[in-house]
Amino acid sequence: MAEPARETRALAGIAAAAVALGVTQLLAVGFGPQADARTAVGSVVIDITPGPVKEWAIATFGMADKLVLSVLVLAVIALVAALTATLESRRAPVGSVAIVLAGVAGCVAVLSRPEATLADVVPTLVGTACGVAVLRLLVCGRITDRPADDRADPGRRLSLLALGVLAAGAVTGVAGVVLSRLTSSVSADRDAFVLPRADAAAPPVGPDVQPKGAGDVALPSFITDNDEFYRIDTALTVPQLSRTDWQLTIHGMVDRETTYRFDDLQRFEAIEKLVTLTCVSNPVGGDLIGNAAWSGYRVRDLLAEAGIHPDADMVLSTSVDGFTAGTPVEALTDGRDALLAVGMNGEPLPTEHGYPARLVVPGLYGYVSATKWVVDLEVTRFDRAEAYWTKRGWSARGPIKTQSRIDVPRSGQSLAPGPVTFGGVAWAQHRGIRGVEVRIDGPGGTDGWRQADLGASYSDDTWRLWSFAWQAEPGPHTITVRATDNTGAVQTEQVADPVPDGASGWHTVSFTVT
Ligand SMILES: Nc1nc2c(c(=O)[nH]1)N[C@H]1C(S)=C(S)[C@@H](COP(=O)(O)O)O[C@H]1N2
Ligand SMILES: [Mo]
Repeated sequence: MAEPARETRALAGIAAAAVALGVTQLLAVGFGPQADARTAVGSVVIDITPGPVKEWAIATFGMADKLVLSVLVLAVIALVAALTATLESRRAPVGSVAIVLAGVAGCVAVLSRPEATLADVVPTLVGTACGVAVLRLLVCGRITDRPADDRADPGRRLSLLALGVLAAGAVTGVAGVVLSRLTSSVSADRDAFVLPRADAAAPPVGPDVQPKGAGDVALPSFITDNDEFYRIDTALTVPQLSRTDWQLTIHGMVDRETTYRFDDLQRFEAIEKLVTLTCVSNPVGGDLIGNAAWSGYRVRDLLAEAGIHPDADMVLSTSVDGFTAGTPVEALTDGRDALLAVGMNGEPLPTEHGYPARLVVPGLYGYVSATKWVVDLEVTRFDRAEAYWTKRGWSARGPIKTQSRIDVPRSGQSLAPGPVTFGGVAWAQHRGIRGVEVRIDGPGGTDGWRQADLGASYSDDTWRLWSFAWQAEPGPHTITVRATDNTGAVQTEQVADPVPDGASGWHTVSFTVT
């Protein structure tokens, strides 16, 4: 009997991997999202990836980081499957062993997820068995030596068969993904949710938040649309948590452990508040920032019923998918009205922004405060508990640094000479922005720092728009911006990376006038 050629075996390996993944994915539909080994492995990869690598991934791929990860994981699986399958034989089933090992890894990953039970490994076990069976059949089976009519080219027939199996595996997998999206989706639950009417509504946004000449300059809108709002999280698939399944438990250093079901929230005063949310990973000049009207309930009111012990200084919030953030008790209980938000810009929270409930805390970066799909609040201490990003080298506390950004001109833009208007945003949440200055052509420029025109301050917890009118003269130029917050502190020139507590430095943009 002729053994199949190396290329055919490699193809058989990939086909076997496709079947293993496909069957696992399809069976997982019956068990629920927590049984999805592909997502579980991806999530483990995200969790164990060192902080700086993750930082690099966010900086390089931005919000496509998860897609890149998925493609990368599939590519690695295909490569390993192909390589090990070339070594598969009756005596040394190297490829089969590789599939089994991958299956074991899949089971371990599934079991490591917060919601998984032992039964959730069944899809992975069955998928693994199917993968091994396919590989054995294709590489060591009798297909090759069956006296075929096209005896002349059994290798080709085997390759075609492997391709067919590969396609079947892929179709099964895609069907599994689509079906599980459909069966677990909370979009109907979300559509049916009518936001509570705010007892304390946010003051309206006046036209004066726009700075002078705002009509001439493409500034970001003061309120960021939900579908334009940046999204950063460790969730490979967006958690689907219905209002019925949601509950929030408050425990730890409290007088009474308290659990709220979604309907219980109606007891509390509903509020609405504009808060500008910022990511600690936002580089100078970056766009991981957005401003929204959040509606929901005061975290303070929810905590008060549980009764916080006086020596507690942190609330460790946990999401349904195991992310954690550690927030100072003070920020959750002082007058800033930290929210358990259920609405964003007048709509139920979009699923990717935390439906049905998340935290929003003015003045703090998202990683220490803004837990989406939040289900648990443990009242504790900073010297006892460590949150997700703190374990990975980020600072335990994350007050937002005073920052400003130039939106116009864009880097490298070329402009016509004459009057132009530049502009951008500045933020220092919970301190507020007092001033913005602009400098043309660096320290060597003729004009030095000059005051920009500011839009009205809506509140200390929201960003502020600025503009700057200038007479453009031919030549290459730079524009630099710096903000001053309401404590009088001027945005530092000191350049710092996002790790460990947020980027700093001045945003400068180069442009030409021709
Ligand atoms: N469950 C969960 N919540 C999370 C995160 C996460 O990874 N998981 N990331 C946090 C970070 S780092 C930021 S900056 C904000 C971003 O919120 P957004 O995606 O709604 O803009 O969510 C925070 N809440
Ligand atoms: Mo973040």
